[in-house]
Amino acid sequence: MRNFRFAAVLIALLTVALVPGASRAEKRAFDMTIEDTKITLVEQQGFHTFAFNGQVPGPLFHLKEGDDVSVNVHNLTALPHTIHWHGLIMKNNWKNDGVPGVSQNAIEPGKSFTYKFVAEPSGTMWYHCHVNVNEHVVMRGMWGPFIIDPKKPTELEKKVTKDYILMLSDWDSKYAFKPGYGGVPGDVYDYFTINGRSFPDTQPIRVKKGDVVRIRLVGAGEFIHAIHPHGHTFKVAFKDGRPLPAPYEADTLIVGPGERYDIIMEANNPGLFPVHDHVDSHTLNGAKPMGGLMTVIEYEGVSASADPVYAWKDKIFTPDFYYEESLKKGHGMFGNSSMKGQAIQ
Ligand SMILES: [Cu+2]
Repeated sequence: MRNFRFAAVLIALLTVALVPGASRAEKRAFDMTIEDTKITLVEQQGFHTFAFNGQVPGPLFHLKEGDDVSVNVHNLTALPHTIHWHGLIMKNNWKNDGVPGVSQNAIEPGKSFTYKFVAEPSGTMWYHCHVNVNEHVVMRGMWGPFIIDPKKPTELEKKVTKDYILMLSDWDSKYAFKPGYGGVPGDVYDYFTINGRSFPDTQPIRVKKGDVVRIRLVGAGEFIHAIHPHGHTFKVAFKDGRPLPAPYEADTLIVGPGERYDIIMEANNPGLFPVHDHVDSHTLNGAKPMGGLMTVIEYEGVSASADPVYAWKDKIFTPDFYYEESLKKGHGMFGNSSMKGQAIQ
């Protein structure tokens, strides 16, 4: 009997050691609120959002494939909401898919709901409200990144030295302070953001020569965006979180609503180069040009502050903008104080 027990323990230990991933499935429990929050896209342009944990984008989830996740969501706003975990398969678990009138009743004001699911498949995923998506997602900031690290990374992604998340969205300022309205035919979208900010309030992509840069593009809004980094080509390596069998080279990529593309770029051309949306009206702030969906690749060693033509020469840099700093924090749910807005009572 004693030997039998010893053998059983040994087999259990060997199973954990030999089955890939068997020891890595961790239980992770999180709490998240939805709050009426004023955020500022750029300059004077504020917006009334229903912000996850009071910030736009919502907190970054950075998990491992196979993790057991539970998220307890508290709705502190005056309207109903749900969360859909976009890209996750919810195998034998459709009740956690987050769609009102299909898989659950919406979470009413003042109420809570706990989502339980396994983090799979791996890749660049995202989450968003699924109630009045046309308003809540498109112009109330109800979205955030959900990154699942794979058990078996591809050869190409193993080479990445810097990892960035860029969530793209569109806003119609005429509804900025009319919560419960907007997202209807005839809307005119006049503000466009990367991670909730319009140029010049976006953040630069800082690299050094030799970096292998992964940019995770997420179409979180209403429109398509034609993303073009100057001075570089890139490999389109993942579509909707899934590795492409044959990554292809390009210099412009169209990202549609809901889509994710991970592009991988070699930093091999030192200088200052814009990254912008080639849908030209998406680089306006209202009627003002040189705004919207734009950032700049800045190389280490290129003296941006000494360049008299550079619009960002006095830029205060926030590396934790769901850029490489954010993804180096390990696994869990991470807020970002620079994305927090002001509470609206
Ligand atoms: Cu979705």
